[in-house]
Amino acid sequence: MPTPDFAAHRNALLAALPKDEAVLLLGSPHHLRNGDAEYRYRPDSDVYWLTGWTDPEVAVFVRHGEAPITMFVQAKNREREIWTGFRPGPNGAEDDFGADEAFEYADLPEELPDLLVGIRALHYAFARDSEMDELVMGAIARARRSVRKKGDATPDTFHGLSTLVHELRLRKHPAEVDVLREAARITAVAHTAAMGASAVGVNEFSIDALIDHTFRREGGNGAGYTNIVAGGANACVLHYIVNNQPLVDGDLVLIDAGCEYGFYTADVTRTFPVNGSFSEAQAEVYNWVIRSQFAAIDEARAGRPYTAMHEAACRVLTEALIALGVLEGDVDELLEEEAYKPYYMHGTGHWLGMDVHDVGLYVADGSPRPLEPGMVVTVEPGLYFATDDDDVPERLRGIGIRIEDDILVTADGPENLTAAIPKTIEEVEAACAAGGVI
Ligand SMILES: [Mn+2]
Repeated sequence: MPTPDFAAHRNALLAALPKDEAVLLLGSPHHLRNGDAEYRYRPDSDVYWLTGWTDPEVAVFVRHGEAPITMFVQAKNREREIWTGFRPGPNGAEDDFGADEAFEYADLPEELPDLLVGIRALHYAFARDSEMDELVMGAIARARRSVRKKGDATPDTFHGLSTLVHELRLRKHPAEVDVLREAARITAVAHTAAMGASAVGVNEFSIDALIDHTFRREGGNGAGYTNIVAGGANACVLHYIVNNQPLVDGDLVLIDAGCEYGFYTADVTRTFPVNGSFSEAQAEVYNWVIRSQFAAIDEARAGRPYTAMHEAACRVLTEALIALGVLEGDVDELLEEEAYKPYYMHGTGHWLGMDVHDVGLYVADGSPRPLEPGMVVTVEPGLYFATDDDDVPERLRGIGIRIEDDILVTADGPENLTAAIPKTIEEVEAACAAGGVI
């Protein structure tokens, strides 16, 4: 089972962390679904990335010194463990999760002021949780009082986590890429099964359920974000998640779904014919979207600005709109006017990792940042023609197509992590013809 190299993450963070700065990460709270029923707990991405810890009530403090990694974790509790399961406790945090020193979570307010002495700048997700902000500010105030006469530093500067931690998360360690590969493998099984099982009259929710079932059956945590299963013109609603309409003969169905495995998620979209064969108009639009995706993927190269992928996609999609009889004029002028916007209104991709829209800045020093090996991006162009848009030829109305893959930037060029999922018209029609059960 692929697992991130958490020790490598800790070493990278300590190597990047200036001498008199510290990082404080706090776990996600439990969320109630309704009444006293809780949602399944999902750890905070930063905490997991650094430690592998998956339980609630956790804080991680990182600074240079004899014990660089201090963890505060759920106390052992024999009674609670009968109800909710094993707790590693502070000893477990030291033995198995990389803590140099560990305390019970309840000790955080007491211990934090001492840890902050000598620290000039604190990296912390401030303004996210007001209760935690209060705890941190209180600890800083106590640290200041304690050093008034000695003159030691206490934090007078805050950095959000984007400055340091998220810059590290943006560049994936090879072990993280292996985790993403497993998420991609499971996602491929699910999309291929969905193509086989879709048929006229099948409800979107049945396909939705098949995807969830496949994600879990193959060892994933489940969907990394809410599945989109959109038949026909529902595909033109970009975040269509109600997924409750029957699939109609002659329509396409757009599925945007990615499996989360080991807290890393894939993010894939495929669009295929409900009845198994593309109509002429559908095939025409589909092949243009594929062409635009290839052009964009080809820009996922080290050294190219992040925006080059979108620009390449928009150029091909503008050519498409001219060829399809939707737009008229010169490609460059139409690009300048963003004439494609009514039919292609979203970006071409985003960072991908533990979070589906993963952390990391898109702009550095005022310009689009250059891609680097180890970054993972989605490339997801599309074309959407609303049913009631009188400006487009009638044969195109109601067609919504998006194609999305997950691309690893390597020193040798782009690597498509989700290449195993049927994509060309021939591959998709073959996967539809293969049949399947729900
Ligand atoms: Mn996406």
